[in-house]
Amino acid sequence: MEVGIVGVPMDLGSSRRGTDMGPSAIRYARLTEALRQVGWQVRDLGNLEVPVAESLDAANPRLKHIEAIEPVWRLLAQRVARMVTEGRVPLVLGGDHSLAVGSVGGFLSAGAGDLGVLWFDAHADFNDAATTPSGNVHGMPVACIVGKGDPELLAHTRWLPRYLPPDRLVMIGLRDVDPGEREKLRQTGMVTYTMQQIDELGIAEVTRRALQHLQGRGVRRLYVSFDVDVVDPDVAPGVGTPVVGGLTYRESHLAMEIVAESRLLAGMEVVEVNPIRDVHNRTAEVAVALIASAFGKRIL
Ligand code: DIR
Ligand code: MN
Ligand code: MN
Ligand code: MN
Repeated sequence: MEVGIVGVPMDLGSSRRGTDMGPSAIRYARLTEALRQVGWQVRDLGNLEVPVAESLDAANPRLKHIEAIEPVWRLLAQRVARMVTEGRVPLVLGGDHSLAVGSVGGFLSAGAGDLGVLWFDAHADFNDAATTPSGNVHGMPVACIVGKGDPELLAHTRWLPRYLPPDRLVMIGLRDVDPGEREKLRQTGMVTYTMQQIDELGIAEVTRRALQHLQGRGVRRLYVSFDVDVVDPDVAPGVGTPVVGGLTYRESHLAMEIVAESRLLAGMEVVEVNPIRDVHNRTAEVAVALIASAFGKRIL
């Protein structure tokens, strides 16, 4: 089986610069070698071309740089759809988390009716132009993917062939949710596992329950959207919006090991790696180790 790597050097969805360097940092941490060691063939398709923030006009304060982000979504969706159609497993390197609209959109464009998404994140990313406290689009991709946003945001998702049913996305690791998001999560009935539930149940039980839920909904192909800020900032300091109280190194690995054991993995992205805030590329190294676990690396 072949992994197709595509980098999205984008930080337009975040107020902090630096996640545009994430794809380089992850490659530098020996991603290709790690995947080959697990037995995968690897084809690196390089990076998408993404505008530089400083080259853009002043941003719409409710949806910052959306005019530049939407074309990146469309381009990424095309690339991902082609990989899926050709039987490759896409691995998307971020970049800020707004890019997930393009990657999941690519699966939807390829007709993946059996797709489910595991969303690892400290945040819910469920804001829209009406609820956002920041105007940052990286706080909104889930709203776009499941089609639960205000009209101003959803106007930028008209290119999607359809939305993902909300019960086919499960969030794991939540610990920083905005008031507007909380209300929308409840109204939509999103399945979520907070850090409190992880503390009580353990990450193994939570990951298994999430997978069971998705499989019960007919999911046969799993896309893992991994925001590295789900990991504790002591372990992964190179992120734009660190939040204390995250997953330990082993908890995050165990989740990926259980994903690998499920044999459902059809694609993955690792987003929000920010080398400017990192310590000797440690966060990119954690990202590569997590990718290796998700793609089947075993201890013995
Ligand atoms: C916050 C931060 N909820 C926002 N979101 C982040 O701006 O909407 N997502 N950092 O990853
Ligand atoms: Mn700007
Ligand atoms: Mn996120
Ligand atoms: Mn996050």
